[in-house]
Amino acid sequence: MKALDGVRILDMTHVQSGPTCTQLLAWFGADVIKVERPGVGDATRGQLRDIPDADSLYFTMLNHNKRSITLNTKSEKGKEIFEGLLKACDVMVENFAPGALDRMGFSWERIQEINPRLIYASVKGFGPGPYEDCKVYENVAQCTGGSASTTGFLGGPPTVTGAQIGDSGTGLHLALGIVTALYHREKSGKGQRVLAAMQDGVLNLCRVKLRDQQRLEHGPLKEYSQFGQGIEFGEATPRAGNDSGGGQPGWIVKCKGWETDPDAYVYFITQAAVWGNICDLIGEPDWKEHPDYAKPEARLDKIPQIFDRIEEWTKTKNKFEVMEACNPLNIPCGPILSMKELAAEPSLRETGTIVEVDHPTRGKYLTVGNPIKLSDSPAEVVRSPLLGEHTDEILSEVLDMDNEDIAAAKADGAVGDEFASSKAAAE
Ligand code: CAO
Repeated sequence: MKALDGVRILDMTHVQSGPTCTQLLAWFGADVIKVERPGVGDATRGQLRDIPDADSLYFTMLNHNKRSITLNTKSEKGKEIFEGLLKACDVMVENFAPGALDRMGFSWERIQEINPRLIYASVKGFGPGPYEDCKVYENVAQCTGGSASTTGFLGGPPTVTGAQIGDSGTGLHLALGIVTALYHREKSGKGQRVLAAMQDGVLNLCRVKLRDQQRLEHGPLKEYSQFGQGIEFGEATPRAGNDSGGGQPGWIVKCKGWETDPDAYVYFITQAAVWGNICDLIGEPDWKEHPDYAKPEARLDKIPQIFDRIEEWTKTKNKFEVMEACNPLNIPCGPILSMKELAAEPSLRETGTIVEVDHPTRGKYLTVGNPIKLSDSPAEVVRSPLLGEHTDEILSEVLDMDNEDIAAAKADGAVGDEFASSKAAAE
């Protein structure tokens, strides 16, 4: 039995943020029914395609362990079927542009009438306020949530990060909101509205930067390397390059081979507790007792210079040798691992964090499995559904429709027939 066995999710999500959330719930054991527009489906099925006519990696990597039904929720018959699904599900998740569900005729008030136990969960770009009606994509959220203004190098432009903190990050926030609402329903017997706004999610992940904004009112941020460089602070939390966000200074330094390998770098942290070990390792044993270096406070105005010296040492070793030398001495550090290296990492394969999946039209590909491991509810990654693959199955199993009803709904255009027709064509 999986942790969320018996929970049925009506998945109206598309692109990345919503699908991240429902994929996670599916990995925990929920039955996730993905509703897609007949003949069209989630737009990402066709985006960034690498293999002609096969669902893209963008889609397959975000929609594992789900079932797909194609349903036109704007047609009369489609709305009737949708209502049936709302009654049969515990949670409905969506990340349409603001107001799309209301325009279809399904306001929160109406949904509560249809099924008062239903949890209605949404991702939106912004919460209530001046921007609530805006459409939002990942990088917009990174910019409006405080990440871009604090990412990048001092003097350079604001920078977005490769980590999809706006989309996948908000999907994670929403998943927590949903299981919390499910837990609450155990006691209240009622569903509730769950909203995760992308701006809020990004800001939550940038919490330490709002911390620094307030600290700035009381003087310079001494742990930023900018302080050691003698550059004055402005009014807002600055871009911090590779400075650590906490109280233990860190930086990315070059390793052997950096001239030709763009990832021959290591993140090195000068944790105060192991300062003596660092001094011995880099060949500066005098710094252990020297009044300019011995105490963390004394080192703050020399952080860039200290990392220059550390780099002289790291440049004599490759990034793995640096780690091997540092680990026994308890010096925290991490090699910069490329996607190529991560894809080949055996330990990630063993834990199911990287999984090879087989797909009928695209063949084998790699994906990131469930990063959250439950001892009694391990996640098995099952390939994403083809468009409308489970339409008939869902209509008969969940809504008890017979073949005649299903054929009528197809003839009406309320549900799609793409899977049956592509299967027939293949045969
Ligand atoms: N049957 C009938 N109509 C359907 C349907 C179905 N099964 N599924 C979707 N539709 C309709 C919607 O009702 C909407 O119609 P209206 O515009 O008439 O109301 C239409 O399809 C398009 O939906 P959309 O506006 O959400 O899609 P978009 O491509 O224009 O915008 C996005 C995409 C992501 C910008 C927008 O959905 C959004 O801002 N979502 C909220 C924030 C979010 O999640 N952003 C992150 C996306 S992940 O990178």
